[in-house]
Amino acid sequence: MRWYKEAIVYQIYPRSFYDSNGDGIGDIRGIIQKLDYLKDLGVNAVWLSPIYDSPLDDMGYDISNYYDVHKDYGTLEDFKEMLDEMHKRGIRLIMDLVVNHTSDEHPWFLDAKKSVNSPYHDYYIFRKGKNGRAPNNWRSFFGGSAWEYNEATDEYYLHLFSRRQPDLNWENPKVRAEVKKILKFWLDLGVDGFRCDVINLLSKKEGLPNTRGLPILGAKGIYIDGPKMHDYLQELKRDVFSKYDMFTVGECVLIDLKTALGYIKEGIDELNTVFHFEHMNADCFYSKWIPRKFKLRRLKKPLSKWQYGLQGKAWNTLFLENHDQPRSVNRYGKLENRVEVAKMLATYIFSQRGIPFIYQGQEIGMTNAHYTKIEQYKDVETLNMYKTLRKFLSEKRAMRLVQKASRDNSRTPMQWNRGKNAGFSTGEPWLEVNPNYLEINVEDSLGDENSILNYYKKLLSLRKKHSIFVYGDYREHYPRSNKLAYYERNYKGKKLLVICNFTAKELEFDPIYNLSRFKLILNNYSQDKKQLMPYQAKIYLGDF
Ligand code: TEU
Ligand code: CA
Repeated sequence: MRWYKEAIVYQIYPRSFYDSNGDGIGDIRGIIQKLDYLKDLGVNAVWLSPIYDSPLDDMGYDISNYYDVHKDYGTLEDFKEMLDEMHKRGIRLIMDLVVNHTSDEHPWFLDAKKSVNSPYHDYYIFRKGKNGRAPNNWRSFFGGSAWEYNEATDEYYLHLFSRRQPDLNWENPKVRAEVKKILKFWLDLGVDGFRCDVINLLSKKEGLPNTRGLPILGAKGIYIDGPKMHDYLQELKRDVFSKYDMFTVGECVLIDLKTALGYIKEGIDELNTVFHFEHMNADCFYSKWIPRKFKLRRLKKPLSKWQYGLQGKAWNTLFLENHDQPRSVNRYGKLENRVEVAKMLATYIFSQRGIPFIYQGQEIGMTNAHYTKIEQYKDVETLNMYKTLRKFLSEKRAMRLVQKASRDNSRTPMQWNRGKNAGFSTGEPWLEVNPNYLEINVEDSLGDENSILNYYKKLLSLRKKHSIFVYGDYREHYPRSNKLAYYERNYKGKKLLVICNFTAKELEFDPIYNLSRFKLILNNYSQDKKQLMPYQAKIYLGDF
């Protein structure tokens, strides 16, 4: 047994979690103060989004020093204390590892861009232009060309994200040696693992050929899951991963099941598991910026595919939210039914086979930001996309898309209580608090036995009590229904039934089994009728 299989992870977006010193920015000492809250919630691991030194162009996913903590968040001493306090509470710490790119203010890049003779020039991907234009047609994930002109060397450099995030050249063994050094530094401090940012973008196909077909989607095998991915991961495994009791989850953009198995299949173990995103398209076409109506089947189908596909072969991750995604209660249900929807979604996703990842605020049913002016948004992707959208959409329509898709939707400050700034900070928060904190906050939730928060606690304690939640097989019923999500789990003579009504109406269904032989162990309603109430979710456990 590897510990990560029984992990229940809580993702902290540090800037928005809790501010301990009134500067409006969440920090490490703030996290320390909230560890008892996390312990009480029932999680046993934290994934911490980047806290490294950074000019914050992409809120820390642009690192300028891998060996220090950004002063906004505290010091390395604070970090060590936090780690210690986590471990005392049985909480493991998973750091964010961002090594596809650095910040343009990283000393390597500052030197690299000066001259082709810089010892760091080959740490990055510089190329001559073609006929006064970029070297190829690659597109940035944040919109526009993935190349930026660098006057000093009369070259372009590659950036798959913002132009302030130059891509590292993994072909260069010195770059790989630097990454191993970074990993060892944090592991030797006692860190328990890494969430590896856009790890499947590391390898760029030799010759950097043009992509064909749709931008980005057409990059598979070129800069997505490129030819040397296995070499790089095998090397990291050989020199670092295998030497520690540690966990890795690779964030893999646009990954398919087969490719993922190539990284995570037991026996290969290049990574322990991956974040995959096919189920994030249930209400959009491949990108949040191209919305379509939510359909339950589009959520269930990919999730089931990965459940069946990894079963017995590799370990899965379970998530509906993170710092890049809008809030799930806004996406998959009616806001009027927010409380039932939030509980139902938790039941549906976190009772599957895999590691639950709860994103901060999800456990109290926080909602999208609903800012009305573009100036209120801070996220680089949002601002870039807005500019692009404005080229062909009216201000009103562009804003409507931003309100739906912006990453700031999930980055608003954590709502702790009814006090000033939702109890997040005594100073002016770096990003505006969602005004609905009077209604949605931790303190009120703790005191309300029917709150989403207390439901999460029940669900997580059940997950810990019954090993069927972790190890049981998955089997889906009614896969084609657009109203009902129903699956069972089986383990050592026990059967678990998870039944969710994804509609705002009562729903009749045939439970297949004689439910009187089962015990109802969780229900987001006090009623237990034959038909399901709007957004009702139930879990039954029985012996078989
Ligand atoms: O995200 C990778 C990624 O593909 C996202 O940028 C995605 O395209 C976008 O968020 C959709 O809105 C990771 C991090 O999670 C993200 O926060 C970073 O901005 C990005 O990498 C670059 O490091
Ligand atoms: Ca602070």
